[in-house]
Amino acid sequence: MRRPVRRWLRKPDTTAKPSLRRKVRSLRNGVKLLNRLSRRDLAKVAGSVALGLSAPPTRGADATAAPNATFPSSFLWGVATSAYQIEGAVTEDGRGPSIWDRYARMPGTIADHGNADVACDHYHRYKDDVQLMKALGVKAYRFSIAWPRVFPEGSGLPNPKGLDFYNHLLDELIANDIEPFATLYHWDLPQSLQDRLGGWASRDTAQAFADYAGYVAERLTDRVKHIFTINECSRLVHLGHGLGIDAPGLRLAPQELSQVRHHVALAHGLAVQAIRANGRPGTKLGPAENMVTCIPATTTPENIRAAEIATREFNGGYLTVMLEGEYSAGFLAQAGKDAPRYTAEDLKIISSEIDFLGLNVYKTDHYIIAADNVRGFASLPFPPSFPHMESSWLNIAPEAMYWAPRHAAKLWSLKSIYISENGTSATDAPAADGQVYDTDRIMYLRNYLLHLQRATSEGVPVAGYFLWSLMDNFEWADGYEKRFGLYRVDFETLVRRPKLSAEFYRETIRRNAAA
Ligand code: GBH
Repeated sequence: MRRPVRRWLRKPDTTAKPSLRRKVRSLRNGVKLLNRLSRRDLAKVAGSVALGLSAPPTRGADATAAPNATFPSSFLWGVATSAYQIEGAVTEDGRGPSIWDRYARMPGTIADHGNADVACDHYHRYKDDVQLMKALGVKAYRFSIAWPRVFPEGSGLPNPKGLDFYNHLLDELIANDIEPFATLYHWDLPQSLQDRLGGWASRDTAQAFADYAGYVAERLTDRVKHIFTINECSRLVHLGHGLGIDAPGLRLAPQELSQVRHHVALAHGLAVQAIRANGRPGTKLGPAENMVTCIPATTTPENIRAAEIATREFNGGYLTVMLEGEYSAGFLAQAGKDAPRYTAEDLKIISSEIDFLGLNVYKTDHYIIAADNVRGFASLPFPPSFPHMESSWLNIAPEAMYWAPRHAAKLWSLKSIYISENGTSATDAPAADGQVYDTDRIMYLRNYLLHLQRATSEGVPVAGYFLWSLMDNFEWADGYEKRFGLYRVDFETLVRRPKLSAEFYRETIRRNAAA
């Protein structure tokens, strides 16, 4: 048996190390020596049974962490959720309806005919859920604020009771040493804005968003130091207004879609300005985008360069315009007569200075090679055998976690990046003993984290990572059929139980290492 090589560790493990003899004996007897989640805590907060997992001893065996696999000591480990996906309580305390409430009720929209009326009932169980975070050892929590709780009609009269929920949540997080990162828009547009203004098709919705952002900033930035403006502009535009497979379920003509995209980008910029005007000085801001990810198919200098060019082009309607203040020539050429209509002032607003970039990294979009054409690159077709996780869109490309932040940092000279989401669905069927042994999720996370560690070790400025998601939740059009959580939620009883991946993540955080 090999002894742990202590000098490999940046932070020596101070926990007790079982003696070799004890290890051998325990292995022989099949005794469970797992460094497990605090059983009593979990049982207490979630009515859950203890993990009861059997695994080789990990204490004292930290040499399994590769020598350079640690993250910077200030690295912020977190989990992420969003309001509509977890809160439930959709008519409580004055909350107005959102476009997702409406959309989920339209026949044929949600896989299992579900809606998020109850979801995880986080609205009533947030204190327990903070304890679930605590049991993981996370230092930060990314959640979203439901606009229709704060402004039931989207604009006009605020609803202080709605904001109070977030006041209580923030106090609970801070009392537990968990740093709050708030997202202002995770797709739950107040239905009234859709009905009255036409939603994102109207510029006035962008202004309403800024007013809401300013209102929230004034009241919460005493405790919230980091704000994400909009989650995944590209998805809400493309899936919600182009393909019609997310709320509000529209299939707009190309020019109208361009205008929606422009208004969403504008809303981001106006919100940045409103938060700066109304929030505490020093509040840090940025978008959370699922940047179109381009991996160099092979790592020749030419292909790497081509993948950078492709990243800039494919993100022309979002990150490129936000960070460069212009729609790129390639983007406008591609859009042709359907390009958005805008003023020079709009571009200035959209590119208001941000403090960090949030990247949601799940998969890759392109494998890129250099090519002798006007664009300077070509995107290779995906072979049918390319592997994916349980969700068919979720192709397995751990190296996306290296290239996405590296390209972004290089293209736009960024000083600070957060991985605002990463995670996977998995079948998660409980075993005979009731536990979920989600080794596929662990495989996925481990490999993405190794690539993230590769990025930080090369100086790519990634300051933190938010795992999607704390617990299984309402997965939009997939209803409750796709589970992304570290905790399994029984949607009948709403009991949360840790999966094996919860243990994996806790250990990752404890070691501050990908291992
Ligand atoms: C994130 O989007 C969301 O921010 C989060 O709310 C969500 O729960 C999480 O991921 C998991 O999905 O149906 O074939 O058209 C991730 C990026 C891009 C993933 C669009 C789903 C739809 C593919 N999403 N994609 S398809």
